[in-house]
Amino acid sequence: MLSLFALAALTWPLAATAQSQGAPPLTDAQRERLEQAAERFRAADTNHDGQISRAEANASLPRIAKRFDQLDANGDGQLSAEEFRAAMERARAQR
Ligand SMILES: [Ca+2]
Ligand SMILES: [Ca+2]
Repeated sequence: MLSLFALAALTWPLAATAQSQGAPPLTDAQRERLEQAAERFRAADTNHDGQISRAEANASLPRIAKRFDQLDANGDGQLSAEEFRAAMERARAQR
């Protein structure tokens, strides 16, 4: 029950943010990528506080951990869902 709630709590802000930036409506593929990002975020957030700490990134997201300071846009030592989504999009753009 916690995991369902956490997924809903994460997926919603991810999708809402994408749409609030003047982007066209999400395609199925985009929605799927957002859901995959939310899934990875949730899997990495082992203490379920809705943020990825540096230790959590070290444990399961080595590529994120390597650039943690860059990705932590507000410098609070935690990656929020929004910061994580931005990281995912940047990684995709670099490919
Ligand atoms: Ca956490
Ligand atoms: Ca942060």
